[in-house]
Amino acid sequence: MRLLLLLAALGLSWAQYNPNTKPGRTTIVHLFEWRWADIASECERYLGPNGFGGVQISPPSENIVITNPNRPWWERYQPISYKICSASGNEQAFRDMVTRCNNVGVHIYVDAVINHMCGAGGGSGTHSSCGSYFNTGSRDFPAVPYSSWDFNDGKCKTSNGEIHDYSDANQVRDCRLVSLLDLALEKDYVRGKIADFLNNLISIGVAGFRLDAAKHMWPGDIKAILNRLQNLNTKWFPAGTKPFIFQEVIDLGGEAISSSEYFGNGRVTEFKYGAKLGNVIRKWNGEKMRYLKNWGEGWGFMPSDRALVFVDNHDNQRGHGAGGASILTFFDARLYKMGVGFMLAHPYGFTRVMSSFRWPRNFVNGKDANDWIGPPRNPDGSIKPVSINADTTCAGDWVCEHRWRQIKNMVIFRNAVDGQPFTNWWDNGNSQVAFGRGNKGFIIFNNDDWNLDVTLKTGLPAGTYCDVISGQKENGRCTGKQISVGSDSSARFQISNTAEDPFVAIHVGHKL
Ligand code: AAO
Repeated sequence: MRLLLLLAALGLSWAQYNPNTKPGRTTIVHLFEWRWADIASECERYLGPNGFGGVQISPPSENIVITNPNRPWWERYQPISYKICSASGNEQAFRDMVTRCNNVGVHIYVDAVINHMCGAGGGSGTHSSCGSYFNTGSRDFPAVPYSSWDFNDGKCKTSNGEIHDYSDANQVRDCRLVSLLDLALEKDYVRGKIADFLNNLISIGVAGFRLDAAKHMWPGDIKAILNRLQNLNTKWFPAGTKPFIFQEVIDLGGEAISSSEYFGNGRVTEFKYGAKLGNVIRKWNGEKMRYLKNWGEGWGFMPSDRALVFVDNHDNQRGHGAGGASILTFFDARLYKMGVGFMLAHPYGFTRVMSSFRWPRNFVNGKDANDWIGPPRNPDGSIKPVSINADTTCAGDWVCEHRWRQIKNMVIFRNAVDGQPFTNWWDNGNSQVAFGRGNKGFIIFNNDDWNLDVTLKTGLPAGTYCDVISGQKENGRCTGKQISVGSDSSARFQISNTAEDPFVAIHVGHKL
């Protein structure tokens, strides 16, 4: 009882800031545009066994079907109704996924699009993923139902109803984001429809929500909706557990709206994280890895316990949202692995790993003309299944960064060092850096243009450790580099600047 009270006082166990992952699981993966059936299999065959805590899924709600361009990925950010019915699967497939993932300790986080419905120019008809009728001219979405009363048309003060100026908070929240019909979230009726949608997902067994376009909603309106949500399904979660909430707010500074306005509702996406880390790893603007010594709040980021962090997301990997050339993606695989490795080793924030599909980039005047291209599809428009190669990578155009050995092993590293302090920082005054996590793990990077050869105090118990970047421990031996830690916890590291992966990570879980 005393423990329960303590947990409640600390707001740990039941609060919307807690990711609700199983103990010892510290990271979620965004399986962008995957089918529910494939996610269910992935939970069982890969994510559960490798210690992933959960999956952020693409929006499950019924969306508009766009054929010009042909089936862009972003059609799923244009809801037509709250039926669970999309290219990823129907409600039955969704329920099966949630059940099977939860049963292996991997939770599901829903990308909830509740700020708006489809674009104003969507037309009328049944060109939607489940065939529901709608008419954007009359603002009619009978499958919810919403009608013209339920949108912000009267409230927005700009000439054409669009957001023009991000320095005006009223515009950002009351006008249309890229013409998307903006719901009147101050209305009790609209709040009720959204709460019903989210509660249905909660009763099926999801663990939380990414709130899409949260910046475009008033924090108080979000709060009013969250107040109507039920606790998580007790089949998989302790009684009284609230859904995990993370809000998509892009705050790089210099605009009217700041992330902190949303802390009362839950966590917030920290977009500075990937933008700055990209600059450092690319060594742009004179950045060096040694500056990462005070990474986190020391860089002007939000408090760690409010932050959801990531190296790239589905928007900025292709120049949408707070896209910027500095963002690291799978296209720059060598640097990307270092960035993700750094993120997963560092204690700041709750971490999300990206898992993408490949598309042919086509830069025209600095912008990718192919930024709309959707996931691998069959000729009839259905999403292609994800199939797995013998070497555990994914086939076809599914990139599956989460299955890259270096990234998968760093997810396991983060679980192994959970709760340990940031210790034993070392740098060479440039871009060779190292740090430990108490007496559980240690990581070292060589991002300089010369070799590294140094003996450092790691904080780890004496013994022989397998580097989990060049290999791992398998059948009692190391498949990659081996590192000997002496009785004084020191170890010698040698990393060539031309190594395939110029970093080394060791932890107590992969000790011989
Ligand atoms: C599509 C078409 C549109 C069409 C519309 C309706 O592309 O031409 O009008 O359909 O028919 C996604 C796609 C959109 C797509 C939409 C609907 O990205 O292209 O529109 O689905 O299908 C803003 C929002 C942020 C949003 C981001 C994309 O604040 O919430 O734009 N992200 C989410 C999702 C995203 C989705 C939606 C929301 C909509 O993750 O996938 O859109 O559901 C500034 C502001 C940011 C703002 C950006 C972009 O950022 O701060 O808040 O993001 O501008 O407008 C530097 C600055 C940075 C600045 C940035 C601008 O980095 O530091 O602050 O430059 O480039």
